[in-house]
Amino acid sequence: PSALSVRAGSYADELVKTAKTVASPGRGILAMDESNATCGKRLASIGLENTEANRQAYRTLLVTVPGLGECISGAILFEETLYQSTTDGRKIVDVLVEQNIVPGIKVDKGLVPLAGSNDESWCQGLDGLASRSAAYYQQGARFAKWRTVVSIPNGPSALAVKEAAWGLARYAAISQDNGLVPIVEPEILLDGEHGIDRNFEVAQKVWAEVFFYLAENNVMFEGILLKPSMVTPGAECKDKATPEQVAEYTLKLLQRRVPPAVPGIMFLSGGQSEVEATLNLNAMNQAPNPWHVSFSYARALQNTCLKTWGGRPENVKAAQDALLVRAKANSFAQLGKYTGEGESHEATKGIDSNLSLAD
Ligand code: 5MM
Repeated sequence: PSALSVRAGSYADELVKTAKTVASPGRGILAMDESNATCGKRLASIGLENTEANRQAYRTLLVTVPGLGECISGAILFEETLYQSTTDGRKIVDVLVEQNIVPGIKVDKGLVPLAGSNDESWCQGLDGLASRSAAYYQQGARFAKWRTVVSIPNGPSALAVKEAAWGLARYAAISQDNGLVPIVEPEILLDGEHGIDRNFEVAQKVWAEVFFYLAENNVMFEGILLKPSMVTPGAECKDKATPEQVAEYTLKLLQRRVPPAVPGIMFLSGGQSEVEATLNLNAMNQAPNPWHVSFSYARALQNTCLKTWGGRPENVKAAQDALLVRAKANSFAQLGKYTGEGESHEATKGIDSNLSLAD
């Protein structure tokens, strides 16, 4: 092998191609990989029971939005959805591929308390990951997602940061060995009264460790995608930041910590309102970046869509239109061309705190 090739085995070329497809101009990721516990919270907010049939109806609505693939390059699925069909019997994976959307899979097994830490957590899922990943590839998944979290009010302790970074790096190496592009997601939670500078300091530490261990595990940077939190003040901080400030801090962080070999940075929305997440992304794309800077939103794409649907078949079309409005707005923001014109009042409202993730 030439000095330019890093491990990643026989899948190297495919990984690079998949990552580039997901990080293609004007497109981003629809995160629809809510675990059953989180999906239950979403369904409860519109008065629905957390049954497999209701989850299937909602996921069918999402993946069958006409023209979704023009703005969405990848969709992250929960395991149930990867093996599920739409309500009219088509495999969800096939529907996505027809829409020109790459299917992805959440492979982590969720957060549990980290013994020996300051009430912090770590992310499970490495046991058996290689064989699960191979099966997910067979089922049509081409990228993977692993979300671990770091809490600023609880420290973060050096132990929690090291564990988060090491787990992400082991997961990334195993994913690449099995043909899946790993999305590396150390979410720095929005909770807390801290200012933007404190978030910046913690994020620099976290990303330094993440890249140290990614390199140590021989992960091929050209075949990964990142899913970072934007650098913002804590949710309970009295000082708010403008999109320009968020962009300045976040881009500074990325420039200092992320090699240009990484093809795409796909931000999470973390509880920001739909419009806020779009404005912040747009501000980051006002000048060329070394990487494709885009979105991998769950709540900031789905919030109005879910409320509009309300579990009623007669609202499916309106709910699909609502998802497309957000997908298009973020597509413009990826190109730095979002104006914010015509946004509904609903989209500017914050995400209900009872719609946080289940963990
Ligand atoms: C959709 O939520 C994802 C899965 O979370 P749980 O395992 O807790 O159910 C989550 O990883 C999500 O993809 C990211 O947090 C991004 O979502 P937001 O809402 O922050 O954009």
